Amino acid sequence: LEPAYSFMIRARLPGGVISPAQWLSMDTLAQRYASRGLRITTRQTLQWHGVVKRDLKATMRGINEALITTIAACGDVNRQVVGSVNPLLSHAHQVVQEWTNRLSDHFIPRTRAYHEIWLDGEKITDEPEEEPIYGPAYLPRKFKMGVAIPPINDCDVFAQDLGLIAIIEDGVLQGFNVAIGGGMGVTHGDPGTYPRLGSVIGFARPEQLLAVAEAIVTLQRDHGNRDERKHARLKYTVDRLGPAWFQEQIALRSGHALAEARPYHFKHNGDQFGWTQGEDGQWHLGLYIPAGRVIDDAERRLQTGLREIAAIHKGEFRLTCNQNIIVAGVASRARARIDRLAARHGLDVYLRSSPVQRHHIACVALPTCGLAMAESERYAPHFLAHVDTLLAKHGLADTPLLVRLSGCPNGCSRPYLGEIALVGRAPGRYDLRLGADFSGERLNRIYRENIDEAAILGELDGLFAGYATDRRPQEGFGDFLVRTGVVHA
Ligand code: SRM
Ligand code: SF4
Repeated sequence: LEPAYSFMIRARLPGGVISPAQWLSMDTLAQRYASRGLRITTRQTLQWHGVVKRDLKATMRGINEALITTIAACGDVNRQVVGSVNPLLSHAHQVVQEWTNRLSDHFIPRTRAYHEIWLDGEKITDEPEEEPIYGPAYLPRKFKMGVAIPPINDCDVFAQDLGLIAIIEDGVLQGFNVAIGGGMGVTHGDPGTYPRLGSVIGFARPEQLLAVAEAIVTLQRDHGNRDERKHARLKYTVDRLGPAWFQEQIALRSGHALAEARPYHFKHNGDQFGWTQGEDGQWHLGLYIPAGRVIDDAERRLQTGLREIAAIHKGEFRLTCNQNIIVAGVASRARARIDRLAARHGLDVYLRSSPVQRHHIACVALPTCGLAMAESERYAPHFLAHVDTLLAKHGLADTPLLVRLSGCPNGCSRPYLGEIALVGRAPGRYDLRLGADFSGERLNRIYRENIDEAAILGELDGLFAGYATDRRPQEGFGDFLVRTGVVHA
């Protein structure tokens, strides 16, 4: 008899697009095999927690039968490609989604081992397999790509190893600004690790994109640090060799010299909630899913509600990098029915939650994450309630404010981009980081290290008092802290 080892499974869903039929299949698997419902991740895909070892194969087969894969959702390869989901720009979203899919497909490992192990695929040959992009040793570390459509930076494009900013003029995609070397992961006590925003190094036309991306991935494959895993991400290679070196080498490997980057502007990196109408006349309902956890509990029946919506919905679902979901492509006449289902099951929680709640992100952390040092997802509701109370005390209720919590410095909630961020140190203790903007373009800084809840709330109380009296019209909290020198940009 062996212990009931349990595992987490993660799907690969480029751009976070999933059909209602696929949703129903994923939900059935969650009911049958997972212990904590479905989890929408910060890379706009789904995870199942607590799948016991003997059910792994059945779960993987079920996922694949719904034409979704889990290949390369983890590992030292190009992971899930994320994309902007701005529902207002229906056409641009479609075009950019096509590129997101192409990027995702282009970098899927060619290995048949996945199919042999999980899907009982037959071994076709004993010849060694060829990985044209990854080679025999794959990449030094994971690699992440994301595509944003300005003015919304909902995928945090500057946190990606390769961030692409779609440049759209008069509704036509001109190409992409290319940003390299973004990444969040840090190790406490190792100053050689740091969060970094991607550097914009130029512009590529659509037909150049795959060659340029392949050049960047293979440059990292050949020049990334393979001695020290903590220093193996592209961001360290970019800082070691320099953006100019990358520009030169990309031109040599791809045959395309990058053009000068085009102007762009990001307004914010949050999601939109409630109904919005796209340019094609279709409606889209943005729903807030606290920490992305789709589950039925004493307060809400989110899993049942989304199941019932999926059963009648004719469009698609889009998962967001802020752990939320959009019921996309709804005809006017179908809105009322979806509203009724959302209200019946508590999916309309966005109507009753504060901006601080709606925009927060919390990583999974305890109890399933083996690397967690402190609580995150389970602690978030409690912490956010305190923040809301403090804001109300200073007459700041309903102020939009970006809070991010991570149970350790790996930064799965991209906490270094939070106006307020908690990064776990030990049970009940966090680094308090402050001063990012609300558009994903400025990192925050450590304000106080390794403090407990009482100390965190004490600090915020004082800072909110100053913000209430001295802020400029429309000035965000992070911007205020930087302008007044509380933290340096
Ligand atoms: Fe992450 C490792 C969860 C997005 C940086 N991450 C992990 C593991 C697998 C822990 C482990 O290795 O044993 C966590 C599983 C916890 C669990 O119980 O589910 C985990 N990461 C997550 C998710 C589920 C967080 C969430 O609450 O949604 C996100 C799943 C993404 C996906 O669908 O693919 C998730 N992880 C991120 C992000 C954000 C992003 O990609 O936009 C980051 C920061 C960006 C970056 O990569 O720089 C991130 N995760 C890490 C790191 C640090 C990497 C580094 O460069 O140092 C680790 C640790 C590692 O790789 O060794 C890690
Ligand atoms: Fe786990 Fe740390 Fe990632 Fe949170 S940030 S999910 S604690 S690895």
